[in-house]
Amino acid sequence: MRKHKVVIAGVTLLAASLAMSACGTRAEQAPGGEAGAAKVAKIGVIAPLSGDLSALGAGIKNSVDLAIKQANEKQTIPGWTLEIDAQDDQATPDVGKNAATKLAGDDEVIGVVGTLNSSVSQSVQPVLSGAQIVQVSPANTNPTLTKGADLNNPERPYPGYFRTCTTDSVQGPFAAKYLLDEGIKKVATIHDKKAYGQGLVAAFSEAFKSGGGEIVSAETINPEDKDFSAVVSKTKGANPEAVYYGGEYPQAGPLSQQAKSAGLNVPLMGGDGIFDPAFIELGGKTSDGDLATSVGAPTEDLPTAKQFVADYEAAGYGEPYAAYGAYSYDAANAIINALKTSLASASDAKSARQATIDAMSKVSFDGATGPVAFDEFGDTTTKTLTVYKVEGGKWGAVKTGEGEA
Ligand code: ABU
Repeated sequence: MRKHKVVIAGVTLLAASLAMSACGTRAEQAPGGEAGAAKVAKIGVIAPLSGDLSALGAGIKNSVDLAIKQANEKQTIPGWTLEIDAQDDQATPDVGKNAATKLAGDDEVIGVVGTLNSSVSQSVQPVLSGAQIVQVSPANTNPTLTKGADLNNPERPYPGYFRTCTTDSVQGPFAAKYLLDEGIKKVATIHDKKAYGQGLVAAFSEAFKSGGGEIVSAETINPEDKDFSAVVSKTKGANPEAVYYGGEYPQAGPLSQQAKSAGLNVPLMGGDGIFDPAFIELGGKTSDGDLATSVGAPTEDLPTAKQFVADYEAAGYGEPYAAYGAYSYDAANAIINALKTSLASASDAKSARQATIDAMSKVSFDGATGPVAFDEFGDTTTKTLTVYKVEGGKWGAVKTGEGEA
């Protein structure tokens, strides 16, 4: 009889523990040493964690991880433990959509940082939006994600989508002005037909022509191409003073290398998608003189980013924070700031999803990249950009300034 009672008590305890776990609490010591059950809210990450763009994806994931660990240590959301759930989108829209569906099906997920690629966000946005999950991208620069397809009549397609980086409506004209100021009047364009590359070249071309420049040829490549000899030959025939490329470094590096070896000895300029040391590794020695714009001021030089840089190094991540680390850290902290309001009296993460979206519009704080706040479209209110040049096998900043939409 006594043995029977012990078995019943054990089963009851197990059932209670499973029930607590299922409704989003962990019966464990809360961060900061306070004993008790902390409720759990997860911040997902959707980024390329494998493949050609994983150098950028790892920086995004690690920077979100850092923000979450710091929030838990400081008990920023009393009674709650934050967890990260990082999903690999392989820089591919379909894989990103599956990642978003997986995160949306987890009742503990309350927000997502990502994606890197604008084309992947086009697939992710409807899924997260349908589940009322706030999404903050540190890297998507295609303007249609916040303003819809008709940029002359902007309409916000997804009220739960925000971004901490500026857009190509600002980045393209910033690059055009730089080249025009350098006396370059004839540019050939090439893009990879993806949402980001195509949109960036369109924004650049319009501003370059308005400023008195001439687009002497306009070519495209396929993202899976390795041999660019045909497009290089056509571009060389147009006799440009520079090539403006819309796309990412896995293609831009070899394109630069093949252009120079075919005698097209003019600078290749691109956007934030080519701003990574991997571009120089792929482009080789002849990439010296090539140019890129990227979002914000150089992280290493920013007084506001000093603490982030020190904390990231101290955390011992295996990969650099890369181009979007500080923006990812600010994106995660924007969600955490919104959670201070939305989780204050919430019983579980899922029921606080819409309140988190509502709170995000009012978020305003000093982040690693500077002031973090969003306009009525979900775009960052900050439009700082930097032009970088490859010199001696390294990217160096040559001009930082405020762009104009
Ligand atoms: N912003 C550059 C790379 C990511 C993207 O927008 O597709």
